[in-house]
Amino acid sequence: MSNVQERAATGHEFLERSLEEVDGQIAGAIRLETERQNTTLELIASENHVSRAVLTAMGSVFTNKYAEGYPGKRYYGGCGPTDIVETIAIERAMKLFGAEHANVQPHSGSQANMAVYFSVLKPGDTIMGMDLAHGGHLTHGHPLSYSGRDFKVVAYHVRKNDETIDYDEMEQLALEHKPRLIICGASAYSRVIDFKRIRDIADRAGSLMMADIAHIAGLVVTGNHPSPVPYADFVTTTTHKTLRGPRAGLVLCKAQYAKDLDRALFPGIQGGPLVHIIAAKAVAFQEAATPEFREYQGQVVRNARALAAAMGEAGFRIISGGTDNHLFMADVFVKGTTGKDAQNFLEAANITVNKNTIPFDTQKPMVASGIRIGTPAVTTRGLREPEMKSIAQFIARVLDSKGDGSVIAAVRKEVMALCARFPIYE
Ligand code: DSN
Repeated sequence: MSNVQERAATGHEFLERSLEEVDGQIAGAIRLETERQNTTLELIASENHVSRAVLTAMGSVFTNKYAEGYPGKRYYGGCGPTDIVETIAIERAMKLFGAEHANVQPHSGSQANMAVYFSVLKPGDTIMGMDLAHGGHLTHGHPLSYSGRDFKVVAYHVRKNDETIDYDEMEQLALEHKPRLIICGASAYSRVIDFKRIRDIADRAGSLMMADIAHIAGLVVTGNHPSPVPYADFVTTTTHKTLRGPRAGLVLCKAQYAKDLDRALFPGIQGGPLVHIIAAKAVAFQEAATPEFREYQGQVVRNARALAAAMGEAGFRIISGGTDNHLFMADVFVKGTTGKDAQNFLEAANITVNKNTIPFDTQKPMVASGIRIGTPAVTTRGLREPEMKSIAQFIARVLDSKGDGSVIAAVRKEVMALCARFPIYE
């Protein structure tokens, strides 16, 4: 037997084969997705287009490595390069956010939040979070999430008159229920969150404070939104939204909670870390510390404001009257279309949004009266205020026609022409 044949018998022949050779179906689906992203206006507020550098780190040989434990304290041999990666990621995260401690191992935002809960809460403790229907998040105490099953949940809301967080209600509920943890942060809220006020409320109620900044992390590190780090005991985030890194999570905390937090994450809820993803987080933190990233985040906000204003002029009701961040919700039901239909009509025209309930919605969540629109992804590909006006007109034409086939076809053509002027991945 030749050396080549012997090695082939061990499975070695797979090592150097291209994806096309090994699996044409998955290679085909990746081509389709690349094409979809290139020819679509991506307005889902929680999505973005990462850099080649981040993609390369994610696709690196670190996916082969087991590294349970933390730098310098691993349960496996061969962790030298892994320790370099994780240490750099931790140091960059602490510097970027100005935090006393960072854990870069959470696989997701949900697990980042779970690690915080498991480090300071016991089953049955009371937590307080923003109602999902008013813009909060599943993991902030929704009954269908672990966070709503294991803990007693008190929810705060936005005010009916201006659709902004009702801090008076938050304070009154906090003083009444004395939650062990007050959670702030949102997935569908377009206004500045007053972290200082929430800290004051937490102090008066004897509560700990956690800020989940998954949506606004990129704005926070560039000064486009106030930072919760000086105020919150814990700050959690995903790394793939405005932060424009790999799909994953991160926890920051005060030094006094570091040990318990690290233990709650590993071995508490996770096993081996995804070292290739941690490498990509380190790359994203490096990118986020640049002047170009600061300029990008500023443009994200300017674009969101321009798009919200143009949608308002086109007759949609903008929840809370506008936006301070990267997203806004538009009430499409005022024009007689449900959020569900709007999402589908727009998808047919190569514009991706998600249906979203609006505060005090009369429709079920799977139908909804609104759509959520965000500008991180379209800003990454280089679009600015003039293009935001065009996008508002595209959306208005499609929705005003109630999904008429010929209108969708005409808009789709214009969307694709716009996308072709702003290419992303080759
Ligand atoms: N699914 C995310 C979002 O779209 O906001 C939150 O988990």
